[in-house]
Order: sequence, then C-alpha cells, then structure tokens
Amino acid sequence: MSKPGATAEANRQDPKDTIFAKIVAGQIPCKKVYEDDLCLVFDDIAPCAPVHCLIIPKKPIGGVSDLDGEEHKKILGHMMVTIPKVAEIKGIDGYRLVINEGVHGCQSVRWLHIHIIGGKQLSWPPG
Ligand code: IU
Repeated sequence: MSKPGATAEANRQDPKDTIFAKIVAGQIPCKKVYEDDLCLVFDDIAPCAPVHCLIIPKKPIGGVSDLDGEEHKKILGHMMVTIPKVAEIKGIDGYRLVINEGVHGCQSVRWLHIHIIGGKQLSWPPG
C-alpha cells in the first residue's frame, strides 16, 4: 500500500524547499529531542509507536540516493553514533531505524531522515 504524500512531486522537491528545511532554520517549531552542529532530532508529528523520532542532517540532503563524498560520510556517521544518545534520552533499549527512499520507498519529505521507532515490542517483517 502506498503512503499519502510519498509522491513523485514530493520526491522531485529541492530539499531546501521542504518543511524540514524550515524546521532546521527554526522557522517552524518542532518537539526537539537533541541538536548539535550537524544534526537535529525531533519527535515525529504522526508517531507510529510510543517513541518515534526523526534524526536529520542540518545540511540539505534529499535522500540516500543523493549521498556522495566525504562530507556526507562524516554527517551520516555522526548521525549513526548520535542514535544511541537519542535512545538513552528517550529511555528505550530496543528500536528500529528506517530510511524511506524515493517514491517506491514511500519517502514523503525529500530531506534525508532516519526514523527511530521504539517504546514497544515491534513486529517483523515490516510491510
Ligand atoms: P517519510 O519517510 O518521508 O515518509 O517520513 C516523513 C515523516 O515526517 C513522517 O513520519 C511524518 O509524520 C513526519 N513529519 C513530521 O514529523 N513533521 C512534519 O511537519 C511533516 C512530516 I510534513
């Protein structure tokens, strides 16, 4: 089943024009969980579990298919090592990480983000 918003149009968007750009710029509020120079973590506006955060880079990267080069390696590595800190802040000791990429991957916001989902027993396989 497809997801509302995960359209070709959304996935053609310049990341700088997305809502996450406005969140990073502080133009739209978010429920902030963690922030540093390279990344921002906030609660998903439509949580699918008791804990559902998004970790996003502060630099505009549309998605996994746009990743390239040393700077992106540094940013993504930093995001990955930040995730256990987020888990500690949220008090969860098991969780799932999800990156939706492109229309077929159900990406709806063309600014790279990793979903951190937990706070309950998750099931497998995902849909
Ligand atoms: P996706 O993987 O691109 O579909 O994830 C986008 C997520 O961003 C989705 O879970 C939305 O609920 C979430 N989100 C948000 O937290 N705040 C917003 O203003 C918007 C979407 I638009």
